[in-house]
Amino acid sequence: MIAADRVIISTAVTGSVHVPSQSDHLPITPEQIVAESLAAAEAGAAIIHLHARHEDGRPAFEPSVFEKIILPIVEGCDAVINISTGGASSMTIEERLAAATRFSPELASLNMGSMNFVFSGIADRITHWKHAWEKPYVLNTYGHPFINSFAQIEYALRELGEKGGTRFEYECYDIGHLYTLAHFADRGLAKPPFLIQGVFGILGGIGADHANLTHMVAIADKLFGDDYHFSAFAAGRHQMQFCTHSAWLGGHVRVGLEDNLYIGKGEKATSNAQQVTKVRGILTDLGKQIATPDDARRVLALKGARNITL
Ligand code: KMH
Ligand code: ZN
Repeated sequence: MIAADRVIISTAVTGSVHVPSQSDHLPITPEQIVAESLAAAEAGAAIIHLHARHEDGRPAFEPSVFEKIILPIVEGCDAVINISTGGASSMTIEERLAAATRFSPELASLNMGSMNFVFSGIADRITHWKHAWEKPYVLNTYGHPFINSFAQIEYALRELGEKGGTRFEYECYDIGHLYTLAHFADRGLAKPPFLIQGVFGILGGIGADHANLTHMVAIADKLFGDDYHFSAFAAGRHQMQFCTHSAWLGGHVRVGLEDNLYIGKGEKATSNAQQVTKVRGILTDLGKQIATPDDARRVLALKGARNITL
């Protein structure tokens, strides 16, 4: 691992897993996503990981919706824009890549394997649904895996990486996903330095056990040596512990309402910035410096904000 001089805080502000009925603080409209992103950047996030939603909260892939989000964020702060290519399991790969193709961002997420990605359990905890689409949407994940074939990964690497100079947040939900990344690195399609985002605690992926994080780093060290940066988070209540563990080992961190709707036990987070502030405090207590967006650009070898297509 390339040990972090300064820890990069990524914030995933809305995602496509949580639904509006779970929290009044989940940003939905472009205006809300922009405000949450700017506040997170102000609080110390160097990278903003973006999804979009329609007015009723349904995940959106349309570049026209992303336009209303990305243009004001770029105007309002210098954080690195990271466009998700995960989208939602119901979208085609072309739909999932549409926004990243349109904007050619500095970073895009890339999911490194097909897997069960189950969050149907949300339905057990909601008594009042705000929108009719939400319940079937979450229940659908029990029977429909999240597909990320080798052909799709190669397509994203070529369309976004080779053609546009976009680099990737390699989302690894299991140890096998590291070997998939190594395969694409061996073929020269994925280029170092890699940003490996270890994702723990998704039902269908590797669990939120700290031994798994240690093991993921050990295998990544074996496969990639000093060619990679590590970052991690856990979905749900283990979020901050996994950020702390990653930083302790020399890695970076990701927070945000995409990954966890809470700020503490039983207490909903009121904003993304609140989670950024919390992790920043933990990092500072550990004696860590916080990376600026330009620090992140330098260490991740990003092409620069001027080279995205606005
Ligand atoms: N939509 C989820 C199944 C990412 O942002 O790349 C996963 C996801 C991850 O969207
Ligand atoms: Zn995401």
